[in-house]
Amino acid sequence: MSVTHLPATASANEVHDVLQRDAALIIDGLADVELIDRIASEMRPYIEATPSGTDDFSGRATKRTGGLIGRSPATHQIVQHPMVLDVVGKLLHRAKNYQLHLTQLISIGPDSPGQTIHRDQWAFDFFEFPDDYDVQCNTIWAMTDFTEENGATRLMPGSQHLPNSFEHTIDETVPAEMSKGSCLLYTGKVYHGGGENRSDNTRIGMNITYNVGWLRQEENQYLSVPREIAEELPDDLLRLMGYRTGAYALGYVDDLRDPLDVLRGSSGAASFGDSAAPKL
Ligand SMILES: O=C(O)CCC(=O)C(=O)O
Ligand SMILES: [Fe+2]
Repeated sequence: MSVTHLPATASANEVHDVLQRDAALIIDGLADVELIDRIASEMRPYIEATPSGTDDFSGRATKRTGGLIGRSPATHQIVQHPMVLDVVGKLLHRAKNYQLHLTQLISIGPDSPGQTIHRDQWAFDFFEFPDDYDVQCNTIWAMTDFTEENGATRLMPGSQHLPNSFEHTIDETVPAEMSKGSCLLYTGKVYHGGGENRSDNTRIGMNITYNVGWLRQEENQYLSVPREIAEELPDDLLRLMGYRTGAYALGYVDDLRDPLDVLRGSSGAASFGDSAAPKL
């Protein structure tokens, strides 16, 4: 068992095919190393100011630094990578739309033990979603090389159909080894966890995840990104962040106003969501 690698030239269809089969794959060199370095430099002061986790799951030698949209303009093209969004749309096609779920740099420090093997969709109160209904699509972009030694994410490719269990161990997993700028794509159903860092360096991954528009977002974008910054962002990014209705009636403001109209201070026509009225 190993994680499949595709080149950066792979089409969204090719990536989606592997994602459906294995629930995880790596796309080599999808981001320029210069862009990754720009993000690292924009985020450095925030990483330095981030406290380590306070429990075993978030990692006591691991820092989780969020709010990337507001803090690092260079992340916007990663968050809106056209091929990745195409794949996200294909995986989450059962829902009317999808949105940004969270943006987070995960810095696993030296001597950090491996994380418990888990499914990310357990964040939704362990609800048992249907086997053929994906609610979440995730990326981890390598900001440093990912090696088995420095804590590369551990995965069980093809584990999406297994029953829920807290008993899976590291021995059942393989490391997502990849070079800086590469992107690990994985679904909310695949078993995985951050690896143990036995090296002297910090492993940094940029976790950008997306979920269906009818579920709550893990990172609250409305408060993580200050309003004065949000007002300067383009419409398509704001919609992805959640400034839209999530299905027919989810997320409107007061008298059925569209959240984007409210942010812009414009008086768009008030109505239920941007999708057709449900058929009764
Ligand atoms: O940092 C990683 O490699 C994975 C982290 C993870 O799976 C999580 O925090 O849910
Ligand atoms: Fe996870």
